[in-house]
Amino acid sequence: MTALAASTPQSTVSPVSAAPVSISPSHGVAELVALFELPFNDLLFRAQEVHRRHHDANTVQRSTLLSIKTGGCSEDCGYCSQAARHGEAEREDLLALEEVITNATAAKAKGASRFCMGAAWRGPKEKDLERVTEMVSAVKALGMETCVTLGMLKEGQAEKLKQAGLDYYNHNLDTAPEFYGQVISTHSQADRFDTLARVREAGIKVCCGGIVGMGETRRARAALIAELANMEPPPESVPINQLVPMPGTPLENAPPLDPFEFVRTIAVARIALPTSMVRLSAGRQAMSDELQALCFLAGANSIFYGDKLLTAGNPEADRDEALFARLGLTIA
Ligand code: SAM
Ligand code: DTB
Ligand code: SF4
Repeated sequence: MTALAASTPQSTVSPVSAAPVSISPSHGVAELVALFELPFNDLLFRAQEVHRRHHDANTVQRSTLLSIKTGGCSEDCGYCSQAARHGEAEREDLLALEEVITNATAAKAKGASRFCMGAAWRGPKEKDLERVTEMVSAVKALGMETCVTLGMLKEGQAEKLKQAGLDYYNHNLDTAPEFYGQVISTHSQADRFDTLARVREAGIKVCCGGIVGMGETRRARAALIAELANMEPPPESVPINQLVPMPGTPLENAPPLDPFEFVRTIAVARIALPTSMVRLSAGRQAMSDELQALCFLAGANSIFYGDKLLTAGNPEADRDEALFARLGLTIA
């Protein structure tokens, strides 16, 4: 027996979590709220247990984002700088194929394994979709995984994307059903489920998550995670965005979320979605290295990598490299 073990009698160590929280296959909001309410250390321990059962605890997957069509969107999402009515993001037409290839090549050289292209549309028109399918094929040919987020899809569009070589489609539920109407009025969550079903049926992997820090309650955060966890099958990738308050948007003055509550949200997502990749998404630029480390401890195993998200900033690649080195994290 080592000296340390001898001086730490087992009898004084309390069992890991005495809290009576059980996780059933179908997640009720109340049981996820109960997880949120656990003592912080118990919640993080549980999340680590689940994380280690299903994933390598020290690897993080990296996706790089590119806005291929910026601003001028017809929708009214309260958080978004790209809504025409919020008018802040500088408008840009659909990028040229060459520009996309240049950006994807650079992202690959920097270590990103997936390239995610976002367009500020309610949904793509047929002629736009054709150009996006060319982009998808070109990025795929570079040897990267491909992801797009183009808004709502009509019948047949997901199949065209699949044929072009699309691996993932990102379409977020964004927030709990009870809060959704306070953030977005131009399309419903049911519309979003329709698109997600089309993506699934076409055999494309689903990237679906939401945003926290918009003034929603803890119960709403739990309800969002319950919705995601009860999707059949659950999304392969779950981005948890912290609101980046964008000037000119209705949510620009939303009160900031307690950082520990954000970590709790990641931990509950990890427990409820054990096999999914949980992505620590928007909001990292405002986070300390220590807070990000807690998010990785809570089960986040994927990030957006590169100095820009769509219109908002993201940590410089060098800062991420340094953080990964300090934490002994490797790239998936
Ligand atoms: N127009 C498409 C759509 O709405 O699905 C794709 C682009 S949209 C910008 C993708 C997602 O980014 C949104 O669903 C939202 O979850 C997230 N997002 C947008 N603005 C954000 C912000 N200011 N802070 C955090 N997340 C944001
Ligand atoms: C997701 O969930 N987050 C990304 C990606 N999917 C497309 C977008 C974050 C956007 C942050 C605000 C901006 O850059 O305008
Ligand atoms: Fe448009 Fe997407 Fe922004 Fe909503 S989140 S305003 S749909 S770009």
